[in-house]
Amino acid sequence: VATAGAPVFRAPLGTGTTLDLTKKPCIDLDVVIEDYDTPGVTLTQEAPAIAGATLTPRDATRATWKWCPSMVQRAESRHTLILGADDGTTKTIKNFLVMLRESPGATCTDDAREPDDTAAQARDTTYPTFSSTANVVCENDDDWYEVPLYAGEVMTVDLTFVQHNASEDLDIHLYKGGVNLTPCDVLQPQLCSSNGQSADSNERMTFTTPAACTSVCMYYVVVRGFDGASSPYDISIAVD
Ligand SMILES: [Ca+2]
Ligand SMILES: [Ca+2]
Ligand SMILES: [Ca+2]
Repeated sequence: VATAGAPVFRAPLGTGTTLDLTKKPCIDLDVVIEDYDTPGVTLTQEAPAIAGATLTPRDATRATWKWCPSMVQRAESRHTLILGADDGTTKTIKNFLVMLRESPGATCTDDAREPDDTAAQARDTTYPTFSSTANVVCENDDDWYEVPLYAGEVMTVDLTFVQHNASEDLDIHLYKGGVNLTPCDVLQPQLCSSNGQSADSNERMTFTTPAACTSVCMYYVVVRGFDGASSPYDISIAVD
């Protein structure tokens, strides 16, 4: 709960934005602070700071945050900007995600297991371990895997792939009964979890089956490209 008179962020609003690198190489973000009762507020980029980014004050309550991602930084598809506004009494923190968008690579050739785009089309998996190589997710074409699980079982899903930039960002999603238990997309990037939805190469998700599944529940592991990303991948699913 903000104390009375604490600095408030008027911009940026929301949880994040997308820098479309196919259109421009840099992002300029307006930062606007409101503070009723303090003449001077100190604006800072908090640790872990995004390397190379600058925060330039324009007046007492406004600044411009500018960042031109380096090639190394572009290997990671989502970056968290942490801004601080300190009026000497209270420091308000604002987390803001910057998602990168890259042009898709060469024409995507899908794997031979299509279609596997829904629960009804999901590929069968083997117990206690399943693995499959030379799979591909093409743009907006999920790959679904059906995994029956019993109460207390722990499933570990590993995706292996090399992510050179944001156009190759694959994530793991878990569905049950038509519901995405682990939503993560451009509209809700703040929901992306480090449990299978990271911003760089490879993914691992672990999941413990709830007690309600004493007589089996059907889960679906879904491999999905973030923001239309595509990439080859290997997958393994282990149940303990
Ligand atoms: Ca596929
Ligand atoms: Ca598919
Ligand atoms: Ca990812």
